[in-house]
Amino acid sequence: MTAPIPARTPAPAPLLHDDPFSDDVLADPLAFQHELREAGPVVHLPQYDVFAMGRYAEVHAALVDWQRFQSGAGVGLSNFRKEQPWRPPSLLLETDPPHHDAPRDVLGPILAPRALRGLRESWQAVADELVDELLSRDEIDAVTDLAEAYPLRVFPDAVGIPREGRENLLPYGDHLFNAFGPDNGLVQKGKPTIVATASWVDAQCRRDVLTKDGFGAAIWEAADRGDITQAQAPLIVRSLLSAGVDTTVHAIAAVLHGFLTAPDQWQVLRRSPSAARIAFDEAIRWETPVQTFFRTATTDVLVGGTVIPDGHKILMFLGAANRDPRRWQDPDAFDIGRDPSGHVGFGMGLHQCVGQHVARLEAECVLHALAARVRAIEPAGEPVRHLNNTLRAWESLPVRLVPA
Ligand code: OVV
Repeated sequence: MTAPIPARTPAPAPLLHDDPFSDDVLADPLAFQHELREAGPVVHLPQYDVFAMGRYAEVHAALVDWQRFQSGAGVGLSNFRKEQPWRPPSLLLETDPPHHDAPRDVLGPILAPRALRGLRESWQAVADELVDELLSRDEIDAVTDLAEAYPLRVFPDAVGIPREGRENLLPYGDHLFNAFGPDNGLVQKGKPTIVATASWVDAQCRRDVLTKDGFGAAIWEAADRGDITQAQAPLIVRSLLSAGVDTTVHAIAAVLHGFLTAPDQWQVLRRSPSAARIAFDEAIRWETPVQTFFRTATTDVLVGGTVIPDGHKILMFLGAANRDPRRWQDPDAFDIGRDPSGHVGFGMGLHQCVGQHVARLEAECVLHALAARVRAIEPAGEPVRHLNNTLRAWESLPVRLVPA
């Protein structure tokens, strides 16, 4: 007689005591990411009573499984089933089908490659002009002078908001991305000003404030057609102003930092400027500007022999998955010769970054302008990290642009 094979009893998840939102880990997350991947396919972080995943296979699988890993309870640590969100939830980021579908179906075509075609020429001219300006200076800060300056020159115009008050955009995004993490010092630091900043952002989403030809106006036209409601339109415009500035700033900083650490790769790009797109995606993989988002289990979910109980938050470590040696050869190398496609730096599945084509266009314009004019990008001082609970970011990257 053979006994039936018993179903394997779920084992508790390994515990990880480090705080992924501590200053030390935020300043240099690679050691934590390694520990997280090695500890197992899913671990428990007792400090926050959340689960965490850092391996590519499990992160990817969870991102595409929106039924069991929902976004509607928030994609930060805060659980909207139990806690009041600090702002009205995003109709794109913090929602699930079916509510997610109409906003996504409206915004997708507005930000699709075909719709952006008409922007390339003028966006390239702005990048050319900016890089020409910078070449007249001995040293520049690649963060403020380039990675921030360029998106701020093109993106708010494309959305169609007025010039006045644009200095609120970066602080708003910085706080928003901090607020996906725990209520630590980084969040506390933003609280005194966020009400004023957020009300400015909300005011820019009104139809009468927006130009007639921008992404914002196109969202309001969708409300006229009845594809979304009049009440939804301003919140979808808010998503552009929330997710469209800091992300591209830090992504452009990441690709410049990549070339600073791997000067040979700059020579590869100069010889083949058409590699700019791949270089940008490789930087998104390698640096992963949006390091983490949470999901919430909608039922008891078995992952790698561990049960994640219904209602628990799961920290999806996109940055760790993008450097998982189980998926990537020599993951720590910034290598524009590799195929970075499949990285989860823009997410994966139905929430995958709707603005990724805008980000790629901005980065391509900047890289093309540089590749045509700059023989070398040399360090000119100590790089300084900018700490944020979600973003892997730079405060300052002093560089010298050597003219070609
Ligand atoms: C991807 C992302 C980040 C932050 C905010 C939003 C989206 C939003 O939709 O508001």
